[in-house]
Amino acid sequence: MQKKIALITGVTGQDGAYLSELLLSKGYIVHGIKRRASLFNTDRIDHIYQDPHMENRSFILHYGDLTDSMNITRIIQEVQPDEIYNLGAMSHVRVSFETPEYTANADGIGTLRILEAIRLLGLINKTRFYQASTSELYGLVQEIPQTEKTPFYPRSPYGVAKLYSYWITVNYREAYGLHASNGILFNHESPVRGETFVTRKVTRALSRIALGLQEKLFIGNLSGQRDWGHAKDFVRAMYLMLQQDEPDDYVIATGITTTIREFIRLAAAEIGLELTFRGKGTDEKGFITEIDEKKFAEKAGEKYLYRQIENIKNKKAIIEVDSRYFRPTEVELLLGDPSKAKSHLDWRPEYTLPAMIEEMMDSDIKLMQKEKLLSEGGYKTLNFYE
Ligand code: NDP
Ligand code: GDR
Repeated sequence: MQKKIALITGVTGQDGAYLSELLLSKGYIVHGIKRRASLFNTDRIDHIYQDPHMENRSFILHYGDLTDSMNITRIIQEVQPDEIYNLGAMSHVRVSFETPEYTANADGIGTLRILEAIRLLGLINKTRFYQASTSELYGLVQEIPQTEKTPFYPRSPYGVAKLYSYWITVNYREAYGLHASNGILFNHESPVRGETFVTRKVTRALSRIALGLQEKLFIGNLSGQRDWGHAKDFVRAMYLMLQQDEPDDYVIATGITTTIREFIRLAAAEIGLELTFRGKGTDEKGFITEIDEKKFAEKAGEKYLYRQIENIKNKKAIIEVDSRYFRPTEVELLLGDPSKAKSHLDWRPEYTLPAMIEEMMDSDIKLMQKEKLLSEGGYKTLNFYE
């Protein structure tokens, strides 16, 4: 049987990496679009990279950009994909307030460029299309929990650009009969989540604090609530959508919402640190109030314990609020109802939030232990702060 061919935009991102792994495991030939950057940007897919000199490769990368229609059209023509997963985007909500025009171009018009290329190249009946839509479409939520029928009210240039993409995907489905589906995915994370999203920022910072590489974590809105799942579970839903006879739109979520404050507490507990938050607004601070010494020693190392004992003794806060991380308009609460995905796609998440946090903390502690060794050995290490 002929192998299926998939094209993934945003292949170097968190979801692109997990989806590539999934499709390769199912016997696909996977093509990915990566951007030219002045440094290597393929960290997340290096383990599946195949040398261009190899024959019969099943993982092939192309240089490209969603803001370049000729490039997008040419790649689609060359690849003749059975499935396109449009995951490429300027995906950071706060940054979209600083780069609204670029965000509209990449995250909004970028989707149109792909859809129009499918149409112009006569691929309407061959190529199936997945659009990475988002719970940010709900923004100022009109209903709790949010379903496929909940009205949208985006609250950022990112959300508004994604709104255009959502509807243009629906329009190409209705106007031309394209097999095009929107996955309205709620937040999903993993050990390879971008370092500036809140979950990864927290797991990295707590790991650094535990090993004495950093003193404090500065954070924005602690009271926001998110429905967090694991990227590995969520990319499975993308694949399932394109295997259905009929295209449709689906909410993909866990159905549980958690505050950012609670996420931080759970992540700290993962290494044996009990955190208590005191104060209000920008004066709110997080303090270590108890240590499970056995757990801390097991996860981070006994030799680092004394620092945390000192933090308790000196009543030193390790978490502080910094208003620079606030957004001009915030999305306060997201909670998805994934009933339709459960019944139509037979999709359900396998990870629980604690299991995901454990995986992220274990991975970041390991990463920071490496950093620690390098810095103790006199080698240069990178900070990656924001
Ligand atoms: P990432 O930010 O990790 O990855 C985004 C990818 O898009 C990267 O490969 C990036 O390349 C690429 N990209 C950015 N701009 C362009 C451009 N102009 N042209 C081509 N490629 C570009 O995001 P995630 O993997 O987390 O998310 C995947 C998609 O799903 C995104 O569209 C996001 O908006 C959406 N989404 C994500 C959710 C989440 O919680 N993770 C939830 C709902 C939707 P580079 O590596 O060079 O930066
Ligand atoms: P989000 O994710 O905006 O939901 O978008 P992010 O992790 O950036 O923020 C989640 C919540 O945490 C609050 N927050 C902070 N956020 C960041 N990044 N840094 C901080 O220091 C900080 N402090 C508090 C935020 O205000 C917010 O309330 C993600 C992206 O992956 C989008 O591409 C995707 O569409 C949505 O999830 C669903």
